[in-house]
Amino acid sequence: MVPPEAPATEAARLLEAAERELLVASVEQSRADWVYATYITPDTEELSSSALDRLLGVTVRYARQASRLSPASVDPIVARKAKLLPLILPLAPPADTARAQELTRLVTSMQGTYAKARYTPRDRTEALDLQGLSKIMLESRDPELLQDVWVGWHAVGRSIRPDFERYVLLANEGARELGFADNGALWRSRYDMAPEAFSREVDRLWDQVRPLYDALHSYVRHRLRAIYGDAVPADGPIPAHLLGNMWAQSWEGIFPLVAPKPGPSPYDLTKLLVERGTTPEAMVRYAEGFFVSLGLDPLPPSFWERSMLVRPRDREVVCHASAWDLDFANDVRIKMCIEITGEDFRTIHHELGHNYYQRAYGHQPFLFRDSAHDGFHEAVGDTVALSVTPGYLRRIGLLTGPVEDDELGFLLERALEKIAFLPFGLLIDKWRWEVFAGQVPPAEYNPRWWALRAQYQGIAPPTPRDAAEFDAGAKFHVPSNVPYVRYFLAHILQFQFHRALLRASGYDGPLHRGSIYGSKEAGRRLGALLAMGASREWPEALEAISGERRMDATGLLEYFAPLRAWLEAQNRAASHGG
Ligand code: X8Z
Ligand code: ZN
Repeated sequence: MVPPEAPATEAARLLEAAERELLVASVEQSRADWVYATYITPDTEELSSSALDRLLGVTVRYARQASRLSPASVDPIVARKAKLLPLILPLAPPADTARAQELTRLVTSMQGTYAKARYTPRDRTEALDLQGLSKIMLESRDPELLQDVWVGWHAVGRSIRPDFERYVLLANEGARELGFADNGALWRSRYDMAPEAFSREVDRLWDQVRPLYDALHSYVRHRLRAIYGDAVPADGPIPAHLLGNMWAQSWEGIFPLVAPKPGPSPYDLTKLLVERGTTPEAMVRYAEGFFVSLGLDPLPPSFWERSMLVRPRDREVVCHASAWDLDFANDVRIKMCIEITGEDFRTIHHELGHNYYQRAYGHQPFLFRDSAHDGFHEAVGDTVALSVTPGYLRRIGLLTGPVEDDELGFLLERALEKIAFLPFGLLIDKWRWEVFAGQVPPAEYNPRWWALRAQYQGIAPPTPRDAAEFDAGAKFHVPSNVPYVRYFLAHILQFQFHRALLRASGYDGPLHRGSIYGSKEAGRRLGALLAMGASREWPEALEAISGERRMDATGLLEYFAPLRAWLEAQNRAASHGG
């Protein structure tokens, strides 16, 4: 008979070896990918792809071995590591080497195609990148120009489409070989519950917030109709190019068009930052200062030496903001093409949230160096950014002099950012889950995309879209193989965290006025969550920060309660002929 300790020892040894090799392969892959993302050339593309091949190869080899361990006999820590092992795969490579290499090259190259895309709007002579085009989407009120820019950018989807179709096939193949139903099921298995239970969980959260979204949508539609006339239907989807953002994912860009009071917002953060001549580095210093005020350590000197904060003039880069952890210890960095705007000010907090999480779980064993689930990773920096209130801006000297209180304006702007986002955060993966499951064949990609956009967001394309287009491909995370429902979860969780941290700091007032700035007690709570990494199932991590074990949108609803009452009154008045 086998002695009872034997399986446990074997399992522990296997996981130990896996963690050692994974660390080496991950560091190598991160460095290669950093060089690629900050200097796109055919060579760096190949270096990044082959480093990814090696990392995926190591992961799959150990995942297969771990799946043969007998679960009953291993201790809980080893069992958790064995469970997480296949789930850390960003992508499951097929066993066939040629097909595995084809898959990694497809993903790297789709990302490059997206990053290099340009369009020359009809009133310009030079081709603009996504940032230039997004600025027009934000600032222009000319529907024809907006439509031109929208259509021009979305052409990138069409060029990504053939690669995407092949990627779906190969990624599914790899996922199935590992025992998952398809690649979408692999993604949905990362939440310490069955994939089907997770889908239901997401729907439950959406049901909680949907009435608030509907109220915002009706209000915005009514106000836009007053500006654009019949181009905006009285009772139907809003055209996607009129919402101030390339994907209509957040609508704060149209705040001036829908503001409760006419005139400039007293808290226009972009204006405050520009007026002071704030530099990109100073923007990051403000965000770092917030984390430090909570009792967390300042960023290491290497962060400042190695991060990419602005778009380099002379080479192609991936401008989409991201946070990196190069050595899984202390070499954290961000990569952003910072512009001096309120939106980027908040995004920098978002990115530093990732870096502070990475540092805090750096002492954990390799397989636990991750967030409780990916929604937690996305929620940390946003939670801190919720504390960027007018009161906070005053404390750090960005807002000075007497300003008129505009509570509704502040809340409406936050809702245009956060509430408008919710259905978008949900539908990208609703669409991809169906695609990976084979329920949506390539011929249906675009029709189904727009059916979901109508159903969840209540928006429509500016012009009828051909089934040959691939509009989902015009959003970064689709060609880049980054799951998206994490952002939906983060938009719920950040309000749950915000409420819990405010209460921990001793603040008892309305949630939208509260800031945890300077609260060491809030910092301790947050720090405890971050340090746990992925060592426990996420309900335990949620309990550590909030005392609650379920994700729950009541924090969000409480935050926006005064706005909701106002929106509903506005909508009632409008429907009575207002
Ligand atoms: O991709 C991001 C971050 C990097 S993790 C900048 N976000 C989503 C997006 O831009 O679409 C943050 C909010 C949603
Ligand atoms: Zn993020």
